[in-house]
This record gives sequence, structure tokens and C-alpha cells, in this order.
Amino acid sequence: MKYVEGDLLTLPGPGRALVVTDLHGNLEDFRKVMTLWGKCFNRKCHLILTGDFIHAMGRVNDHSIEIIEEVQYYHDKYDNFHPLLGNHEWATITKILIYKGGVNQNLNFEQLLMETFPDAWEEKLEEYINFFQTLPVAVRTENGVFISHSGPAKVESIDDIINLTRDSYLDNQPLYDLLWRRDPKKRDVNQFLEKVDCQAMVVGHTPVDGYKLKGNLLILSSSYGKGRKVYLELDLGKEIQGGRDLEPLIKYFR
Ligand SMILES: [Mn+2]
Repeated sequence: MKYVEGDLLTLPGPGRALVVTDLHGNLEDFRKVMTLWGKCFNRKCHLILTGDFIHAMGRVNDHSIEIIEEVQYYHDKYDNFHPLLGNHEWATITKILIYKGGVNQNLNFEQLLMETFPDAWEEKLEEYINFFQTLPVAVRTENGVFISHSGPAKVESIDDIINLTRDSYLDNQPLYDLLWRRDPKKRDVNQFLEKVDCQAMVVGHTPVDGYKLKGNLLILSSSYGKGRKVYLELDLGKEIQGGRDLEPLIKYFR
């Protein structure tokens, strides 16, 4: 079962959710993730991709298009496959220029589209933008885990998350913070968690060696990162009182 309201996806328990971050056009890692999901109770686990599945560091081995095509396919076919919005998908929607390793990623992406679909690249870009606009920004699990690309943000309640992109993707500080923010203070994390009625949050975005636990904020790197690659196998029926309860649920890719 999946329950999407505006920009928020709510996952009830019991059950399991695999949380995977920042694939950035890495097809080999995407395949590993899909194999893992296939083995997780025969795809009955939820699979959450926390955004930034597109845009590799350079043109070589940028498999963003293959990944989007597959992500769209699985998204349409399975109701427990949950891609979220990342700052790179956001940059595609808003056409705000984004750089990574000094490379203009929007331009790179357009060139990739032109090579792949020479006669229809603009239509494909439109299709992808429309798809990205359907993606939720965050997940809240019934056992109190908030999952997003980055964060936290200044909000008053969970309703602010539900209505996050209702008005605009631009000039939207809470949205910007949930997609771009790095190195937040523990106090800001805890204030946010209180507002959205959660005990811990899981994000990607900032490259780390496997994972970094900072109070109730867990940062994961599943593909693009600083060394080891991890994912979270979240038990949706388990009581989560804070970040420390997430640490035993972290698994390494092999
Ligand atoms: Mn990011």
C-alpha cells in the first residue's frame, strides 16, 4: 500500500523499506539495488530512492537516461517503488544551472538526451520534467522516520511538507533546504523532527564514507560518496526512538 498526499508519502508498518541514496547515473550500482530489492521478500519490501539518481560526474559512464527510463517503468508498475526528488531532478525541473566537479550538469544532460534521442530530445526532456514533478519530496514512516534528499527545513508542521511544492519549485526556502542543505546543527534537526512528529531522519546528498550519524540525522552514501557504499534496511514495525536505533539497520553493498 502506498499513500501519497501532495509531496509526502506515508509508509505504514509493519514491513520493510530499503533506503538508497544518490545513484548519480551509476547503472552498475542501480542494478545492484534492483537485485537487492528483487531478493527482499520477492519485491514486497518498499524501495526508496532518495533522489539524485541522475547526473554523473562526467560524460563517460553517465547512465542517467537508462536509469530514468527504468525508474519510470518500475514506478508505474509497482506501488512499493518510491523515487523521491533530489536537487539534481529539481534543477532539471527549474532549469537552474547546477555544477558538479566544475561540470555544467544541465548542459551535460541535454547533450546526453540529444545523443540518445536525436529527433525527440526536447519531448523527452519534457517527459522527464513532468515525471520529476510527480515525485514526492519526503517519506514519513509510521514508526517515526523522516526520509528526504537532504534537510532539515524550517516548517511548522507536516502540512508544510504535504504542501511543499504546491505554489512553486522556485523561491521556496523549505523545499530548497530539504534538497540542498548541508551540515545542519543537531538542534535544528531535533526542532524539525518535533514539528513533523518523527524521531529520526535519513538523508543522502552529502558524500560520506558509508554513513555518518549525527544525533538523530543519518547521512547515507549508497553509490556516489567517499568510499564505502551502504543502504538502510528499515523495519517499519520496529520502535525507533532516535538516530541510534537506525545504526544497526545499515547494510553494506558488496
Ligand atoms: Mn544532492
